[in-house]
Amino acid sequence: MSERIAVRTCPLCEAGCGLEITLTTGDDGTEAVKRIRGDRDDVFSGGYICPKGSTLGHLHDDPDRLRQPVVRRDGEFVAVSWDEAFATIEAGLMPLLQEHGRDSCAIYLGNPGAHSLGPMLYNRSLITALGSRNRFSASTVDQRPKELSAGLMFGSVSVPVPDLDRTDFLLMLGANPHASNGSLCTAPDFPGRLDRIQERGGTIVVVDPRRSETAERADRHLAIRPGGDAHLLAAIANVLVTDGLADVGRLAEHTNALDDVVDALGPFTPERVETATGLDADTIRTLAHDVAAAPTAAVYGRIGTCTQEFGTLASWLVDIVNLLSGNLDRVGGAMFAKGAVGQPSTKGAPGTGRGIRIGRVTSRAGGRPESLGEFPVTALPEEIETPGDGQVRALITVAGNPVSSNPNSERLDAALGSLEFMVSIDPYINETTRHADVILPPPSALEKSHYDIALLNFAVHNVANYSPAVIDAPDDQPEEWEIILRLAGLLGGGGANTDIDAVDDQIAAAVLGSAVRDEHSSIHGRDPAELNEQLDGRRGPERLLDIMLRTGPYGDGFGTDPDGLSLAVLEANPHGVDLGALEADRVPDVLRTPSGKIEAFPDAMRADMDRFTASLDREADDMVLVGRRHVRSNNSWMHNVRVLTKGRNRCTLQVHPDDADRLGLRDGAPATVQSRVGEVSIDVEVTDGIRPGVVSIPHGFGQNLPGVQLRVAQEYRGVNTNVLTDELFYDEISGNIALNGVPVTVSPS
Ligand SMILES: Nc1nc2c(c(=O)[nH]1)N[C@H]1C(S)=C(S)[C@@H](COP(=O)(O)OP(=O)(O)OC[C@H]3O[C@@H](n4cnc5c(=O)[nH]c(N)nc54)[C@H](O)[C@@H]3O)O[C@H]1N2
Ligand SMILES: Nc1nc2c(c(=O)[nH]1)N[C@H]1C(S)=C(S)[C@@H](COP(=O)(O)OP(=O)(O)OC[C@H]3O[C@@H](n4cnc5c(=O)[nH]c(N)nc54)[C@H](O)[C@@H]3O)O[C@H]1N2
Ligand code: SF4
Ligand SMILES: [Mo]
Repeated sequence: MSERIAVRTCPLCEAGCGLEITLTTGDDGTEAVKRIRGDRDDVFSGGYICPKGSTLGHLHDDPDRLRQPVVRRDGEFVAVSWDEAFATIEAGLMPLLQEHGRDSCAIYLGNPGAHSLGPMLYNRSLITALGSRNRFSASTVDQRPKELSAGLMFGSVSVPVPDLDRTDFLLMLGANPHASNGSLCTAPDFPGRLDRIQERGGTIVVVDPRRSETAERADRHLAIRPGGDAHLLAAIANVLVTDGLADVGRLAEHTNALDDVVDALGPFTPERVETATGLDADTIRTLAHDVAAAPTAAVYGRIGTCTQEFGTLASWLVDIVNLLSGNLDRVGGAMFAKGAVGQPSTKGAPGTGRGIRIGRVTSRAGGRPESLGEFPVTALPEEIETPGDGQVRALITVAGNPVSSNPNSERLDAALGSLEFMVSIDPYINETTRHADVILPPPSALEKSHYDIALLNFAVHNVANYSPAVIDAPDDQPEEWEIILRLAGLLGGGGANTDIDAVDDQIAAAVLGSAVRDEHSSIHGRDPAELNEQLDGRRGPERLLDIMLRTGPYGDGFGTDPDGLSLAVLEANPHGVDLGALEADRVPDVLRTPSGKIEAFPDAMRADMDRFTASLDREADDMVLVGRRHVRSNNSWMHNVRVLTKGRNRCTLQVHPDDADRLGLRDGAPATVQSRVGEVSIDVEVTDGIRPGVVSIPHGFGQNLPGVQLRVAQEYRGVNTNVLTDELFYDEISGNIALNGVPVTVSPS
């Protein structure tokens, strides 16, 4: 038996911690994971790890993880060869597309795809080959409001992140990094970074209807009424202006229409938002003064502020407060990361661009607006159910579990059951994929290479980290990008056995070609053949990544800057490359708006002001539902790891003692929770850590459905909270679902 150590970035959440993995080789030559701990030499995470990070070996060894494609025959899944799986897809899907057109097949892209090179780099080819307008993703049950507010204000989806390591004052709304480890703010050891703010004398204020683990440790906790964040932020902005505390500084000349914003927020005084926020005016006024008085401050809002009725306005107002308080784009404030792969804000002409547009088309059945090339997930069930031209009859899912994660699960579940054909690229037979006709399993995380193409663009420190695969996959296991491209080839009419390498060559040539044509690129006008030579015969994601790194903001420009980055440099630095602290004064260069200015008051926000103002006087519902996360679970798909799920039941209904008394609920006894769309029975957890009038259920549980093959997860007593969430309750601008603030009734079961 021999041992070796490999290092790899953890792909499970946005923190991207470096892992040190000890592997042993058995007598038969197969390798097994002996131990996983934090990589102390990682330039970003410095050894931090959470309980999930050490379970990559468990996921790899999970007997329920598919090692072979499966095909549904007479209601049962049978394992088949890859050739047979693709032949089955060709026979089942292509005639349908021929008869009913491309729009008859929808595609849904899920969260783990954002943490995986194959989907990140090749899903686009799949979407293009499919040619359907019916595109969906987990982004509209998540961060679409923030993507749009940043896109409309700054011209591309470059979301300012709080400068955690240098700020003096952090105002955090709707985020619980002690459980989630952070989101749209890539920061391994987020909890430690928060501790250090306090250690250096700074202040943390948490706004959350629950006294979350993060709120518990904060200097101040404001238990807001769910959905009141936009109102609170509007009032803070209002006070900054009214009390003469606003100081936009250098950004004034780079900003359009800020005066209009100030006018529009006139009615939102602290007194006027008391009902909507459930907070008293003095508290709000004090908070505004504290933000202004802090040497530096950063406002950060996350999922609690996105998945709610005023998600886009709340996301926008986060940056309006950053702007008005002089904290946008400066050290210690909210800053723009500069990722090594070259995000849109570092491509093309600096300081100006096409911006983003929303609502160019609407969905067929429900007239829901498109954004960033997708319809909101709320449109998916109705597109399947509504007969007529363009009805969705088939579905492709890649790394998604919408039956668990999307609103009104029971409706969606039934809709998926009615499909004529469904294909999933997924390692498990779960709530969603049990409806598939064919499931194509990707390699395990340990069998895949890794680079956080997307998430490092939201990092609180500029770094680049590449990891090769840790363990060789079995010979017949295709890489995830190969699965995606083979499916794309099939959809494009190339049959079940497309020459993937030829398609991949074309994709790489197109990426290289567009950089060569771009007059702002470091390889403008170069000879593609000569550049190709330098790619050392790489293929797949590695070749694309190498091109992106070399033409990115720190790149070697294919030889122009010998000290610059390339994939070879990252390979030589397995613990990552430190590219320095976030830079201030990125505006105006970072902007990609047509005007070349920060658009403080985008049209979409203006158009939503009446709805916003009208909500000021709305009385609170008797009882509303919000979500929560736990550090030992990861959305819907890691409950099959026993070391994570063991211990006490975490899928409970948190209820305030006053509500429990009023409603006759007892700690540990079951309660029935009902919404417009559904009903669940769940164990009560009485706690004063939640605002009266609010109950909380975590999402991602409830694997106990017929046909699911997740033996450990199915033992768990959880329920799916999305049986209660309502597809008709959403943020108007983005169409993003409102998962928080859902009206419910609660009674003893
Ligand atoms: N009520 C409520 N609902 C929520 C949320 C909430 O806070 N409250 N949160 C929302 C958020 S933020 C998100 S991001 C969504 C997530 O929503 P989804 O992305 O739809 O679902 P996940 O639970 O992440 O499930 C991921 C799927 O990917 C599969 N998978 C895992 N690893 C891989 C891989 O490497 N490759 C492939 N191809 N597949 C893989 C898993 O088996 C699983 O089927 O849920 C949303 N739903
Ligand atoms: N352990 C673990 N880590 C994860 C995940 C996971 O499932 N488990 N999922 C990953 C994903 S996909 C994402 S998107 C991120 C999300 O990361 P975070 O945004 O940090 O998400 P949560 O931990 O759910 O914290 C959201 C908080 O918002 C509060 N909240 C609810 N409604 C409102 C409201 O109306 N206003 C305000 N101000 N607060 C409200 C909730 O009580 C909760 O404490 O986490 C990622 N990391
Ligand atoms: S916080 Fe945990 S799950 Fe997230 S990247 Fe780090 S080790 Fe992985
Ligand atoms: Mo998410």
